[in-house]
Amino acid sequence: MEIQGARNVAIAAIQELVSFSKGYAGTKKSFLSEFEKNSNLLYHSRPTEPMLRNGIRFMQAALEKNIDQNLEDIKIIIKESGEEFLELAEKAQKKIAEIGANRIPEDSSIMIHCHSSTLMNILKKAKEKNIEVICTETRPKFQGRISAQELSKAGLPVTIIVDSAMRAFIKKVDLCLVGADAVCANGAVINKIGTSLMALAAHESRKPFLVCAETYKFDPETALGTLEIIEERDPFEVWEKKIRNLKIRNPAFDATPPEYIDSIITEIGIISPFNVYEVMSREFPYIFKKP
Ligand code: RI2
Repeated sequence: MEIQGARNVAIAAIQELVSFSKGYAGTKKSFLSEFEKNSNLLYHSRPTEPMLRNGIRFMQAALEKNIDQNLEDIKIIIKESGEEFLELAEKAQKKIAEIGANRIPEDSSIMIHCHSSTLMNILKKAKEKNIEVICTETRPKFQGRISAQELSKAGLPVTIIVDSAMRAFIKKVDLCLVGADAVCANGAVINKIGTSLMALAAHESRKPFLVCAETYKFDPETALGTLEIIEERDPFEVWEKKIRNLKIRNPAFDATPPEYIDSIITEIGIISPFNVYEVMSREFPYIFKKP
């Protein structure tokens, strides 16, 4: 919880691998084994974060291509590939903010859930359009408060509501906008728990429901039969009291089916959730090799 947001988690992991490589003073053999150990540790640190895995894979691919080089060159290659990924991620953010802000109508009211840096960038960019934002609290960790504070500090009119008031307020908004932790091959989106309820309410009220996510959040493994794992967090986040025979469940994310998603705003444009597989197979060619 010290690092929140799918994007920030991925960036922190890449920076860590870059700084490990830069400071390494041992032999090539021990470097390769340490790098593998560390990248595996980070790869598996958060189960529902494909951007983290895609970033590490990006660096591993550069390493594999240059495995015969000497240690000093390998260290440079790792540093450069990590920095390249971070730069691509930064450029993607800027582009999504631009595309997302264009998509937001003038004088509109937007309901959001949780705290997504991607979403924050879009809303701040659309500030001049005279928009207002309704944030859900996002139990149990109240990341909605972070969004509400950040946006009101940026000068946007913001209202915060409890999660269960979602349906009552959805009739008053023009659209719903959420971030994503993972986008699956069938177009389903994994995001903070409660997202799929908002999508359901939006569907019922005929309000557009949009997701913003860079294509680095697309999980190519889901096209190969792996199911996205929903991280289950500490029950104490829900209720600090320990009561005998009481079970507490605390899934961090839920899955919103593509039927409830109007579009996904990405750095390569606004796409239908039903086009995710096509984009994946283009963006991750090394995973989709023909047998
Ligand atoms: P960015 C957050 O979850 C939220 O679910 C948010 O919508 C999503 O990550 C994407 O955030 P968590 O990873 O990458 O903090 O857009 O549990 O910042």
